Amino acid sequence: MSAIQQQDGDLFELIESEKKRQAEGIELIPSENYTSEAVMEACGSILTNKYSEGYPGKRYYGGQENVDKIETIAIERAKKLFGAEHANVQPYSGSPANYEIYFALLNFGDTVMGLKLDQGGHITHGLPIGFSGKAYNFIPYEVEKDTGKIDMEKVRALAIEHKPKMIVAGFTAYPRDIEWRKFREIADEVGAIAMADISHTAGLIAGGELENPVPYFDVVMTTTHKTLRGPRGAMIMCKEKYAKDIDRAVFPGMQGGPHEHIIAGKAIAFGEALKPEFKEYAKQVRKNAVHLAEELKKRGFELVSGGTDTHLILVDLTNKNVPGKVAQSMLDSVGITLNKNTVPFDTRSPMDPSGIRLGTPAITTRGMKEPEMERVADWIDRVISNIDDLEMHKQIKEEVREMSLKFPVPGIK
Ligand code: DSN
Repeated sequence: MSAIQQQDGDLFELIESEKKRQAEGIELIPSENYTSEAVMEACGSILTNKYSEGYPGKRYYGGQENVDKIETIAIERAKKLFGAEHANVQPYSGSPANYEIYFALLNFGDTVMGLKLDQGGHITHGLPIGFSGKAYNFIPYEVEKDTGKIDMEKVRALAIEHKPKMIVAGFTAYPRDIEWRKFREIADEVGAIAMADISHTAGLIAGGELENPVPYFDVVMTTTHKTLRGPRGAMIMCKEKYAKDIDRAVFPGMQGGPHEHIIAGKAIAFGEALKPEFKEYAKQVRKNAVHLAEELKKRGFELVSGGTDTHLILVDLTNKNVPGKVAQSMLDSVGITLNKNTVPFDTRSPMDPSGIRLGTPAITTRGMKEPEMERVADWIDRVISNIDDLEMHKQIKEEVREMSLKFPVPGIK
């Protein structure tokens, strides 16, 4: 019996039930993935017991001889993976990491540009009721209504008009590759700091599938648990000239003790991402996404921007007469997990939007390839085209379960 089973039956049952859900279902949330067993082992290890405020060699507590080495390995691997001058691996997650960057490099009230939130930007990129929107003057840029893509000339014009201190590029619901170099040029033209949030695509960048902004952006944030396939957390990479400010903003500016068990998990995940197999993984994530997008289009689904260059697909369900919320819930009921999402220029509300967002990082980790993408597209189509046919949904749930069980989830026996 596991220690949890012996000690806490309620929690044991819930974790077992979640294991079953993960094993028997298709995970299409594009920001989710499965870490390796080694990463999970590190995250569940005795490192959770240790306090280590400060940085390797400069801590405020004793007993750091192992933790210092672990954090240093994580930092060195992160730098190697992305070609970074400096890396801070302590951020607890993406949102605090973005706030730490703003805190380090901006003054309150400064002007910042970021993608409009209901068009693919993140809540930390200027949500009016959030910290970033209240503390800074965010000016949103947009995607084009007809193409769903960003027009970089319009970004340039907006930057010239508003003279931001920072331009944030990198998004949570944008299926296309990002023109990093153009963002850099625009930032240079107006004297802004170029910041990239590569949380979604970090694994594809590390795997060589998408262009890497780290060598020429001032500061780059990524979460570690999405396409990068590490533990839940984040890191900040920056030019050496910003290193001190970033480190000070992370600790003691916004965080206390770093989570060294998670940092050990990050180190292991970065080590995995440095291996040749990770390149194959990143390539297949994209191939699967492109194939799934094509299969959905064949079945009459309208995709924002017409397709994908990444791991992520944004579907506008308006022509199917099924709101995103209903689609999410009915697909959930057959074991296919994705999330409702606004589409650019949505006429519905964020809680009840017109679209769904899906992606291939998790199912690719399980080894699914093009033939499985066709089955996934087919199930999505059958559920959405027969939204009230519960008998059909029951049958699909069984088919989803049967296929899923052929592709084990790491760590689930
Ligand atoms: N919550 C993440 C996502 O799902 O894209 C962004 O932080």
